[in-house]
Amino acid sequence: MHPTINEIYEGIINGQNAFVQQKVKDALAAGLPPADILNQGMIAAMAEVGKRFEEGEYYVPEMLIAARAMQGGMALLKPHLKQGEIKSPGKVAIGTVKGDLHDIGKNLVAMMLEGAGFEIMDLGTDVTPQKFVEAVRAGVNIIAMSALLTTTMTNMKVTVTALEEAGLRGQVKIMIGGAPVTEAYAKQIGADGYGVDASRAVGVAKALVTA
Ligand code: B1M
Repeated sequence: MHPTINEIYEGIINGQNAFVQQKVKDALAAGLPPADILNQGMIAAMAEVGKRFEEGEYYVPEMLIAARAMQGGMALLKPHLKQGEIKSPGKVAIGTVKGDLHDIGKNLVAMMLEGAGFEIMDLGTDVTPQKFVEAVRAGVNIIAMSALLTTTMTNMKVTVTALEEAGLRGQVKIMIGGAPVTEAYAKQIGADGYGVDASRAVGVAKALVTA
């Protein structure tokens, strides 16, 4: 790996946003291929961050600052990536369900998915079933719903039903997560996948797009 790309890789793992941005600028100025900066420097670093989180070496704050460093570098890199250079595994519309304003976990999942190369349509919080339906009409491959309240997780089922009623259920995979949500609940409401945390949500999304 080129030393500057290695510095980007290490900088993301260590959550050094300003350092990563400077190194992305240096790498671009040195004429390094943007796709290498992305794949070897950024996506590989986020995969390592996910691994450390799963192994209990990293916690939510470390994962958050790493994801922010990745996003800081990504903002500089994006204009230099040619169409087709990012081999996106798929498009994900993510949101916290209707009535629910918690977004820290949802944002973390979005960042980790972006770090894995997915295109993200962030619908925000308090997202109505209709907004998810519109996102599927706009062409996303995955609907990713987060809920933190026992009173709002039921809106995941309402959204699944809305997609069925719109005749779109067969066109999209649905994954859910959030503190009160379980694998059993995902099965019960007819979702395709459940992510216990932001790192494992990446594996779930990858499995869904290849299924
Ligand atoms: Co709220 N809140 N809150 N809150 N809040 C909880 C969730 C609560 C458990 C606190 C408690 O009572 N112990 C409780 C829910 C009880 C229940 O339903 N059983 C609660 C309550 C009651 C409320 C209010 C109703 C309080 C009130 O006003 N009376 C109110 C509701 C507002 C609303 O949404 N309509 C409310 C408000 C708030 C704040 C605005 C103050 C703030 C949110 C700020 C924000 O998000 N911007 C807040 C906070 C911060 C919390 C706690 C303390 C922390 C939540 C959090 O961010 N965790 C929370 C207590 C707790 O969880 N210990 C609590 C960190 C985050 C990284 O974890 O979101 O679980 P989490 O995400 C994880 C996984 O769940 C998973 O990955 C993430 C990272 O690994 N994940 C997914 C999440 N979404 C996923 C989606 C996936 C896959 C994985 O695929 C799609």
